[in-house]
This record gives sequence, structure tokens and C-alpha cells, in this order.
Amino acid sequence: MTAAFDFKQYLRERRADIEQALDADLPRPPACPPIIADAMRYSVLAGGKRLRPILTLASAEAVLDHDGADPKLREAGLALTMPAACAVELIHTYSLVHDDLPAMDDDNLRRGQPTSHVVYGEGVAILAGDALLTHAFELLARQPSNEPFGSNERRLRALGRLAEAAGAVGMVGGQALDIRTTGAKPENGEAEGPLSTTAELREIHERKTGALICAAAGTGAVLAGGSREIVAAIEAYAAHLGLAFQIIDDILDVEGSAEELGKTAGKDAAFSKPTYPMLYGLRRSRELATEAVLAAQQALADAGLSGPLHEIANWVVTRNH
Ligand code: GRG
Repeated sequence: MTAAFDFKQYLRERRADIEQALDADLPRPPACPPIIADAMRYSVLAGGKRLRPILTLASAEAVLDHDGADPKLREAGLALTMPAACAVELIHTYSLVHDDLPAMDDDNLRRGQPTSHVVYGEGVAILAGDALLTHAFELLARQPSNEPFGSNERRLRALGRLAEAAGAVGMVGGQALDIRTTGAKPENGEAEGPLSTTAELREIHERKTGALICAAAGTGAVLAGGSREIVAAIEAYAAHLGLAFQIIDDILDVEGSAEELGKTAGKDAAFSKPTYPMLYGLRRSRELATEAVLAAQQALADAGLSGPLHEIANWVVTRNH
């Protein structure tokens, strides 16, 4: 009989593996000046849930298990996916560093500690974000010495997929919509125009948060050699998951405390940002998040996929930070 799957233990182990790989992969002096190395490490190694890189690894696992990979191949496949998982976390961290800047959300607390520009100044914080983004693509472009024959093409596909999600059609585009419609700080008066429709809210979320979550999962599936159908199923799962994640993020901004969240709470209301609780109320928002999680899990079941992705969906909707 197989022992019951301990999801908490799984998360602990994956986080430890990811943090070790991030620590090893970040540039150090004398390869780069100490100030930029310090600022990059400060934000990346400050904690965080590591949801996106865990998704990359879990998606690769789901593909390898679906294809019946033997244990040795499975381990090798996961090891090859780790640089991509780290790249995803570096892109996410860059977005947080830039989002916290005075020109954007102007926040002074992130992951439970002062934001990058508070510690290093605006100029270095901007550069640290730039360096994290470019380093992510350096990691993806590097060919591991033990890469199996033929997987160069997969790496290229994964790289293109992540670049698209991070750029103008994804996260940068979503952030541009967000600051255009809601970016005015309270003391600066009205934002350009109130954003009120659920379709607009959904578009911002899909680009700003959903695209990277989707690409995190898709990248793992592509690198593990998933067929087009399996990659599509994992991306469908991740699209529902991204929506659930964002709805819960909006709810936590209302219900959570800065201590629990490690970032300033109540900012959406202070900036009159349209959110799911604002448009639907808290109760309906929770229902919508649960519906999105069930849809995510259904996408897995329909494709015959198993493993931690199912529990990750439950975690996203029950989290308190
Ligand atoms: C600057 C191009 C650019 C984009 C910024 C991601 C983003 C776009 C802004 C962050 C602001 C925000 C609160 C977005 C909502 C969802 C989100 C990304 C929350 C933070 O992600 P978590 O909860 O953070 O996974 P940790 O710290 O756990 O990694």
C-alpha cells in the first residue's frame, strides 16, 4: 500500500530545492558588481510562496507520470526543469520589485521586509528588476551538459512561451492597463477613468497575473516532453488556477493583515482599484474562486493527469497569504 501523499511535506521539499537552486544560480561578485548581486539576492531570497516554480516542477511531474517515465528518467526530467522553475521565480520577483516602485504601486513592504527601493534606492531597484528579468532568460538559454538529444527545441519553445507571458501581451500589458485605469495614487486625485466592467477586470488579471501562472505550468509541461494535448490541458488547468489565485488575492487584500500577508493590506480600496469583492461581494467572490478551482481540477481529470497539481489548486484557494 502506498503511503498517503503529504502535501505540506511536498511543498516544504520543493521550496527547499528551489531556494537552493536560486541561491546557486544567482550571479555573484566578481562576475558582477556586489551592489547588484546584493539587491538581486535581497528580493529573490526574501521568501515568498514559490507557487509559480512549484507549478513548473509539478507540471513536469504530471507529464512524466502520465507518460509512465521510470524513476531515473523522472528524476533527470525534474532536474532539467529546475532552471526553468528558477527563471519563472526570477521573472515573478522582478515584477514585484518594479510594481513596488514609487512610479507604480509605491509600496514599502514586500515578503515581510522593506521593498528593494527602500533599501537600495530607486535606481538600483530598477536595475535589480532588469537584471532578474534578463538573468531568467540566461538560465533558460543555457544548455545543461546532460540535456537529452532533441530537447533543445523544447527549451526554445519554453523560452518563447515565458517571454510572451512576461511581455506586452502578458504581464507588462496587464500592468499597463492597470496603471492606466487605476494607477493614480489617492493623493494625486482621480485615476484616468473608473474601470468597472467585469470583462475589463478579467483582462487585467489574465494578463497581469494569469499569463505568468499559465506559462509557469506550460513551461514545465513542454520541457518534460508533453504532447500538444497534454500541454494544452495543463495550460487550461493553470488558466482557471490563475483566476482563482487572483480572486483570493483580492479577498486577502480586504480580509488579511500586513503581518499575515507580508505586504500592505487594504491597498485596493485605498486606490479605488476594481476587484472581485468590489464587483461581486466577498461571498460570491469566494464561490467564484471555488468554481475556478473545480474547473482547474476537471481539466486535469479530463486529460487523465494526476499528482500534486490537484492539491496545488486546493492550496491556492485556502491560503491565507
Ligand atoms: C512591473 C511588469 C510589471 C508587472 C507587475 C505581478 C505584478 C505585475 C504586480 C504585483 C502586484 C500584485 C499584488 C498583483 C496581484 C497578484 C500577485 C502577483 C501577487 C503576488 O504574488 P504571490 O502572492 O507573492 O505569489 P509571493 O511573495 O508569495 O511570491
